[in-house]
Amino acid sequence: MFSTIAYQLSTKFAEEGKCPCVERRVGMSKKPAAQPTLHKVIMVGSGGVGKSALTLQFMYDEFVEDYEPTKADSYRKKVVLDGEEVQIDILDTAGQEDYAAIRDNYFRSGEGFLCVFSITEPESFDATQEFREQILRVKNDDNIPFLLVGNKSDLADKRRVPLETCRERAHNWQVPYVETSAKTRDNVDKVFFDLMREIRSRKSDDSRATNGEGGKGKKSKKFKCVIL
Ligand SMILES: Nc1nc2c(ncn2[C@@H]2O[C@H](COP(=O)(O)OP(=O)(O)O)[C@@H](O)[C@H]2O)c(=O)[nH]1
Ligand SMILES: [Mg+2]
Repeated sequence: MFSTIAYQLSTKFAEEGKCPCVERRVGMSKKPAAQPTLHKVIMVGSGGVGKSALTLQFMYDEFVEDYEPTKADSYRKKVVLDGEEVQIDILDTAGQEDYAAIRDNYFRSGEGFLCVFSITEPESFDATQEFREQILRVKNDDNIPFLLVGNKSDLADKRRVPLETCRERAHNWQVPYVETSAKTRDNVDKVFFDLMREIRSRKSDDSRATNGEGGKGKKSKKFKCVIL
């Protein structure tokens, strides 16, 4: 709960530029440097699939085998995305999502989702269906940046979810499917960077739509209702 509040506060502060330390820095310089664009990513999936291991591998280049399973946390890192410095904010969820109100708050704050399962555990693959539905319901947006991620690809001999089944689900959802290994680091950067690219392209579509320049905009159910 504390980390939820801390996350919400830190995000709110960062968005509004109201963090006391930011204010002090701004106060000293007449022309504050522009903050890099922030992309907000949420890790979702059943317990034990490797959400924390993927997050920590991406953040710190190490494989953490025994991260506290009930601990949700948020991380922020500056990265260079196709030549542009941006910040990625990762919320690593951990079971508190069973409480609908907490889960909905988490999901609402996300701009893109890595929906993770383990290729060794069919139940975790089945669970992705429910995560997808919950995200679409909360975001009210069928076109939300989203990747289906089959983790633990290093355990090929223990594979229990056929590759074709994974690809088929991603195809039905019209999202990319990528297999990762938090252990060997295979495709770890790829999933975070691909998702940031989707978020970035989505933001530029939205701003073009707002400026009346067309663009894809939201495939949202919201736009199906026209009030005259
Ligand atoms: N072999 C292998 N083990 C992994 C991988 N990712 C996570 N694990 C292990 O799976 C267990 C659960 O990982 P964790 O990141 O805590 O899962 P979470 O509950 O989804 O955050 C831990 O013992 C990890 O060491 C992976 O890619 N390969
Ligand atoms: Mg975890």
